[in-house]
Parts: sequence; C-alpha cells; structure tokens
Amino acid sequence: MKTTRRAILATPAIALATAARARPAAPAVMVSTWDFGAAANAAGIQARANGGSALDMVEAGGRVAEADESNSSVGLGGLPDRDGRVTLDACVMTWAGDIGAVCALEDVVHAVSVARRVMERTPHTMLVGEGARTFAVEQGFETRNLLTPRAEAAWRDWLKTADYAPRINSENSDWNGGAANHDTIGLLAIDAADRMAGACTTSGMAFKMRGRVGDSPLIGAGLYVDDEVGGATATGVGEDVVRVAGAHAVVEAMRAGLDPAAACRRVIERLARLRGSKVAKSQVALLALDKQGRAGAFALQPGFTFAVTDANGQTRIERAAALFEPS
Ligand code: SD4
Repeated sequence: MKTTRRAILATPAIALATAARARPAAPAVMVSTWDFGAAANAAGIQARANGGSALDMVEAGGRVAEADESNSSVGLGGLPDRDGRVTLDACVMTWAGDIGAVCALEDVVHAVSVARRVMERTPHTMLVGEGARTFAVEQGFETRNLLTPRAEAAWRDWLKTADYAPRINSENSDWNGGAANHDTIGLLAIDAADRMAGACTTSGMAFKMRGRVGDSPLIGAGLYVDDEVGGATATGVGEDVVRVAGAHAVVEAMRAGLDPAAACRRVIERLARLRGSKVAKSQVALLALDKQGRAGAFALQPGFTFAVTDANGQTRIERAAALFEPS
C-alpha cells in the first residue's frame, strides 16, 4: 500500500505528535529566575487558584525562596556581607504602578513582604537599613538571626582570601563543600484578571561591602512591570544591571515590538557594547514575560535557567541563550 501523508496522520501516535508540535506552548502566567523558581511558581499558582492577585502570586513565590535555607542568595541562609551580616534587598511592582522596596534589611526573613508593606502602608516607596528593620518590627514581622551555620562557615572560609571577584553562575555551582548554591529570585506573574505584578528578592552579592545595594530592590533595574506591555527582572552582577537600567530597558524594547527573548538580548548587547571587556567574565541575565504570556531570557554567559509555568500549573525549565556562548 502506498503511504500517503494522510495515511501517516491517521496513525494515532503520529497524529498526536503532529498536534503537539503544531500547538504553541500554553501561555505562561508565571516565570521566575533559575530552576529553583519552579517551587516558587508552584506557590504562586496556588495563590492564583485561591483567587489571589498577581501581587499575591509573586509574594508567595518570593517567600518560598526566602524561607529556603539552602538558597545562599535569598533570605534565610543568604551569604553575608564582608562583616558577616546578612542584609536583604527586595522590591515589588504592580499593574497599577504601585511600588515598594527595602534595602539592606536585617533580621527579617521575608523581605518581599516588608517591601509590599512599604508600598501599602507608607507614603514612601523605599526604606533602607535600620529604618526598614524598625518598620518591619512595628508591622509585626518576627526577627531572627539570618546567618545560618553553613553561611557563616562559608564567610569564615572567604575571610582567608577576602577575594571579591563575583563568580559566574555561582548560583548553579558548588560552594562550601558541595551543597548546591542558588541565587536572587525575580518573579513575574499574571493573575486571573489579566493583571501583571513582579517581585525581586535577594541577599545580594556574597561578601559585599557593608551598605552595598545592588539592582534587585531598584525599580527599573532589577524589576519593572508595565501592564500594557509586560515585565522584566534581572539577576547577576547588580552594578552592571543598574548601568543599563536593565529591567526597564527590556520592557521598553518589548513595547517597541520585540518578543521577550529578543528584548532581553538587545539590552545584554547594549551592556556589552557599553562595558566591553569589563563584562567579559561577569554574568548578567535578564528574564521577561509579556502580556500575551510569552516568556524569554538572555544572558551574558551561558548557564542561566528559568522556570515558566502556565495556568494549569505545568512548569518547564528553560535555558537562556547567551552572548558569550562557547563557539
Ligand atoms: C545583586 N543581582 O545584588 C543581585 C545578586 C545576584 O547573582 O543576582 N547575584 O547584585
């Protein structure tokens, strides 16, 4: 018998495979940085299913990473500054342009929730240091020592050389004897009412100078959301993200018509043009989600992964393309 295209398609398995190929991925409703973002997205999708807003989704996701002691760059268990103090940076932004942030917050695990309180309960958009801590305590947040024995041991080890050079993709490599390290989490979500919000939370660069603030709590650098277009978030060397106002630049590139991955690529290329060899060994990764539910990312260095979740809670981990891919 002659095998026609129609005959092949009549075979159930092949028809299924063809249909699967033809169907585009379901629109994403939540994305977050790194593969550990999958657990954060699960919490966010649960919040959505419970009727929560996009802000509830990103806050719920951020809190998962903050409470995870094994994550050495966010919340509890974060690596300290050079003086051995864990200081947290976080921000949130909503569909309505409401923003809140904390910088160098000490002794409170859930910096993302304190940032939300700054937004909701103060006339301001950012509180730093002692003022942020005092506000958090007044708001009823519990205090505790954020420096875990594991992070303290890593800091004491670091003190032997006191080498400040950031390590590329340190979040996916080993530290302090083989435990998996993680990194800043940036999250973007769309709720059932089709509104977008974002959050970013971190303990910042490991062994940073005391008082140093990176990109993560800065609206426009570590996070930006525009409900007409989409949102973006960043991870990596914060100083370089700030130089190009990374997240805002990505959103503006999407507004101009680029898809999320292309928009992230444009901004990474701009950074590389601006800084040349100074960024040849650093990592900056940008992640974006547009209002159509398309997710994309691009990085200076290979190795950046991100978690993409649809409205049914199906999550896939994607690996971003990079400017400095080995040839
Ligand atoms: C910062 N962007 O504080 C954050 C930290 C980070 O890989 O993402 N490190 O600069």
